[in-house]
Amino acid sequence: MQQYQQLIETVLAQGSWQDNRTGIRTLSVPGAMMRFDLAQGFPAVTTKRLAFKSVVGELCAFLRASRSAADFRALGCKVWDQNANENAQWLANPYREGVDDLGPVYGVQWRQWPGYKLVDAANTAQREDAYRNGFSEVAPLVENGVEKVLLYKAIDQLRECLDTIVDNPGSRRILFHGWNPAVLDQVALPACHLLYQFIPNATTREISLCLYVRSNDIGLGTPFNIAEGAALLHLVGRLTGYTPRWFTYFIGDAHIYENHMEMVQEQLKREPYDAPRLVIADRVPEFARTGKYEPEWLEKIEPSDFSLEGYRHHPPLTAPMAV
Ligand code: THF
Repeated sequence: MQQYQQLIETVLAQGSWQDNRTGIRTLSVPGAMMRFDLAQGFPAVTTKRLAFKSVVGELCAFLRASRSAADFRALGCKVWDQNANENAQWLANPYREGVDDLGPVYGVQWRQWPGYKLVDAANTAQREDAYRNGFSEVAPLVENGVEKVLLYKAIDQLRECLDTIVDNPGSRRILFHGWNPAVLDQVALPACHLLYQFIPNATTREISLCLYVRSNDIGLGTPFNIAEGAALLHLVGRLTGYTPRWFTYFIGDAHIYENHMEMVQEQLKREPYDAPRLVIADRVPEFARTGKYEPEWLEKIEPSDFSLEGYRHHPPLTAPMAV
């Protein structure tokens, strides 16, 4: 994972100090990119210990559309507790549904994006098409004197991606989005990693992922989010019968918090080790092998379905998370 060290070096060399919502300043660079070849190994940071169990716990909670920090904890991931229960603005938010609630974050948008259509009540062709696509009528209403119906569907973006990978791998529209402008005022934290585009290649049977992260905490979040994106690509590859290949990771605001400087400087002194391998349990079906495509596995995935083989790393380092 030399690329992680290079990212740290770039921010130290080119960054500018910035104030932000947390009150802890960051050294920031606008725009950064890393590209990992998963055929060469799993991109786990080796210059400190990666909390891998916590990473795959978070991924499983996202796959299950969880919105409570308690669900993340139950899957082995404690990193959402502070955002759920210690941010004064969120505690005062009328949409917060009690202790541990995060609002409709990540997985809720991935699996249950709230989709609405407003159509003329008289337009039966449109109404029937919407029903065929799984929308149902939630309310009649009148707009400018015209009778309309409001239709609703929870859109499972991730499942639609899997379906398209299997049915139409040449598509350049296989993506899901975590940034729902309609709910930004209802969440503990608007999505940081927010646009996931899968690019399968039916000739090589390889699948790649481009991930856009609007804002990334290089000390804590980046190693965590890289591992999570790579694990998701491995999982999607398994379920659809593709081999994971390129994982390109784009960052909007790439920053190092001022109280993380020692942690990142220490990592520049360390020589990275060879990348480990990610193993997904055999029980998770591979489309190519079983001939049966089973997207419903998304909900059944357990943290124990992921393991790292040959993970050698330097001693753990940690620092406080800015809330
Ligand atoms: N807020 C901030 N300030 N930084 C972030 O990276 C971040 N996230 C998520 C939401 N808010 C954020 C939470 N994800 C750790 C890892 C991921 C996080 C938050 C914190 C962390 O502290 N990691 C420690 C220990 C982890 C453990 O033992 O479970 C580490 O050393 O890696 C970015 O997604």
